[in-house]
Amino acid sequence: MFENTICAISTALQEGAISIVRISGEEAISIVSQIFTKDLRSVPSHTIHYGNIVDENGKPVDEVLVSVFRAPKTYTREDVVEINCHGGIFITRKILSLVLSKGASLAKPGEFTQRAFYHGRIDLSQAEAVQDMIEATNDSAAHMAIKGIKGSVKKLLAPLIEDLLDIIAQIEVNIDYPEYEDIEQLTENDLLPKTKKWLAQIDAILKKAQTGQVLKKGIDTVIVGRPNVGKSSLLNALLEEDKAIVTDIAGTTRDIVEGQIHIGSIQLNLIDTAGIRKASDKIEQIGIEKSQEKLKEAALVLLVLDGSAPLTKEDKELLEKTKDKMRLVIWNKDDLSKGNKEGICICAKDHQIQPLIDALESLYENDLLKEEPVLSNERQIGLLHQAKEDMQRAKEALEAHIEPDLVEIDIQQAHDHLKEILGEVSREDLLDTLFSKFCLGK
Ligand SMILES: Nc1nc2c(ncn2[C@@H]2O[C@H](COP(=O)(O)OP(=O)(O)OP(=O)(O)O)[C@@H](O)[C@H]2O)c(=O)[nH]1
Ligand SMILES: [Mg+2]
Repeated sequence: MFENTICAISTALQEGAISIVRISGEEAISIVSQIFTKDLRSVPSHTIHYGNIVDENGKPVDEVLVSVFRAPKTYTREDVVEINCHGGIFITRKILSLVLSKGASLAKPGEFTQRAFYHGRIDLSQAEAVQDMIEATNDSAAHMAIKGIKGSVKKLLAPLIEDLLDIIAQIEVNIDYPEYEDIEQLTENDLLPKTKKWLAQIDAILKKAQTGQVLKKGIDTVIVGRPNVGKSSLLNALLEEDKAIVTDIAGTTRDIVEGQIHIGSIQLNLIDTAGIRKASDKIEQIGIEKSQEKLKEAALVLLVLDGSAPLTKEDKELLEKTKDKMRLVIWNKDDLSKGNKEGICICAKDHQIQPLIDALESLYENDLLKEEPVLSNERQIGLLHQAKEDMQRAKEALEAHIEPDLVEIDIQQAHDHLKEILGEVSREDLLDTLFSKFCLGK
């Protein structure tokens, strides 16, 4: 399918112990043989060879290990050679240029994975999962990615696609052979229940996908409270570093301070904000407006109250304001607290925050996602939404007693949208853009 042999540096271009130059294509083995001290053309597949890369004059450039993988059991399904060289930038580039000088062309970002896709080794959702894996910043994201690489999306969608094909076939038979007596006349009574069941399944998948997205990117978590309750102290305790300024002056934090933590497999994107009260000056006012904005956007609110003092008007307003959000109410300054408070009591100043960590852990115990496959990115979720809309139209048409053969086009479209998730119905330009977002050398 692809005539040229491609090559790229597959490791990060920085100093390190090892770098890998990867070559894929029909000429891969013969090209490397020309710059290596050993002829690789007849070596068996999946073997590693020690030797030197040599330059035009036969002078050794680097001492390397060369892995040879013969098609089709390779990443791209083509012959693949990987040169493990010393991880200097200069030396790696030198080896790459030698490979290029023997006739290979430089791979575009994602081109190796693109070839794997075109050669049918993986579907598009699996290719995307490869990039998701590279970009993963937490356990949940990595977990979803590895499942995606193994083909979980296809498994998830296969029964849904099958159901649509079933419905389409039923309609087609009715259109093509209306005279056959043993084929009953198809009505909305046959199709509506199937359509509804299908829609319910899609809804369940979409819901899980949304949770998946949140877990993948981390949960935007805002720390709010009136001034001086210890929000910045809490941020610092959670981050285990002195990131935000802490003083006993009310109104210390004026800008947004951010940090990330991982609790189990969950990533929280923490945002410390200015204490909410009637502002004393213009700068504070702007800070408070930002706090309000972040509060609106946040997926999780950590509302901090001063456990050593009675609730103020501001506290009560914040309790009211956040009551419909996913939130945890936290009593800080437990060391100064007299009464036995119910709930999450911490002492942020001394980093005594275990009760809060426990509460966060139980809030996001998401074993469900661990066991079940989910769609892993926006493109896939977008297409799933489109398929849902197509079927919604089909359902409404059937309810309006429109002839099944006129509804077929919507069902066909839903089918195509699902297939597009797997890259089985795709425009070339779309695929090119998609793969261009990949890392170089992958
Ligand atoms: N005793 C005690 N003092 C605390 C605790 N947590 C914070 N403080 C003190 O409370 C004061 C305010 O803490 P900050 O973390 O700056 O409070 P804040 O909510 O960020 O305040 P603003 O940024 O002004 O809104 C500081 O003097 C902290 O040392 C605690 O658990 N116990
Ligand atoms: Mg603060």
